Amino acid sequence: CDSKVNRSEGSKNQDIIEKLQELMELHKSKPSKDDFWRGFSYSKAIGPIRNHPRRIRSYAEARSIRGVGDKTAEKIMEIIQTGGLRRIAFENTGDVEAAKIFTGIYGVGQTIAYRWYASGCRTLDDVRTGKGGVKLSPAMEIGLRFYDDINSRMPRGEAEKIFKLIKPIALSLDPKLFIEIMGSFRRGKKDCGDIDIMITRPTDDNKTHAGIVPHLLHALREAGIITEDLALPDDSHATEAIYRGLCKLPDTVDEEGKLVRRLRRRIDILSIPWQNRGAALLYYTGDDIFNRAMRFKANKMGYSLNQRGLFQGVVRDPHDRRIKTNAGNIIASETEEEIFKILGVPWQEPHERVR
Ligand code: DCP
Ligand code: MG
Ligand code: MN
Repeated sequence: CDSKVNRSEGSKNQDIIEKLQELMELHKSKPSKDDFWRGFSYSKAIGPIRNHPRRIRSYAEARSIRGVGDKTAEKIMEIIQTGGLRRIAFENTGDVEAAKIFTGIYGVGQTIAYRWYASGCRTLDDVRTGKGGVKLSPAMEIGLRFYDDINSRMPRGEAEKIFKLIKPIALSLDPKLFIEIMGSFRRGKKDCGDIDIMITRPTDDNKTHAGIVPHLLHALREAGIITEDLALPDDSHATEAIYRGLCKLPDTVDEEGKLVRRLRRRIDILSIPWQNRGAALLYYTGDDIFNRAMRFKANKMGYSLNQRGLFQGVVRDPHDRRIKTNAGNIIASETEEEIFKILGVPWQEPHERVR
């Protein structure tokens, strides 16, 4: 992320990149440490291969690229000579296929998915009937019931319609609320996996939005917009709270009087303190790869960036980087612009922050 984050297509070795990426994803989706490191080594090689200015012609040329070792160079030659990579089929084993299906259930990650496979589950029906004694949390039950809905992306227009119903309901509870749609929608994508909504409120009258989320959720359930809860905030009266659920447009009737049922859509409502709105907007607008580049840039400059702000003087435990032994001082958080500025990154509109 020296200047803009550039991930444009059109490398001379695009077919090689795609095959290696496919293999990388397979390794990454497996639970073993070996697979993790294999996936990691491909991820290190793919960037430099993409930046290689010529079509790779020989083993030696492949080997000369940063991050490409003997094993990867051999695979590159196989792709060049045969157009395929046998290792992909070899790694694409039954457990990977099943895990891919199971992780489509809300709340199910790789660990649970592989555990279910080990318990004998192969299909969603196996999971539904509790084969091998597998148990589902209430959120997983919902995830399974609306599996197809949740795993299809909604057209941008539908996200917009739902937001246009939600916004006036929120403002009717408190006209000073600040409510904004983030995520892929704000990046201008044509379709969205979910709706990411930010809620905050200026504090100039010494009031906050604390406690508004339960009222908003109640009103949205009454309006038939929110239909199921997946994860409620730990403390709904805090100014910082995350809600995850399902929503839909109200059902309608078509010209022939037939009922048009709407699909369930994923919705995240993130309530954050007014002070942190810029950092939260930046983080939840994404995309995740852009965020990673921004965090990397911040770390290189000795800062630390998260959804709350840009911090200076954060000290981490060298044995466990997740633990902060000094929380540091917040130096920017109210606007996206000031964070870009301090990091020396030229301003990028949300639609430019794309994968
Ligand atoms: N985010 C992140 N890292 C994660 C998860 C999320 O940086 N592990 C940030 C970047 C995402 C944003 O939060 O853009 C919203 O998360 P979503 O999962 O809703 O992703 P998008 O809105 O970008 O895409 P989609 O259309 O699939 O919802
Ligand atoms: Mg989203
Ligand atoms: Mn989301």
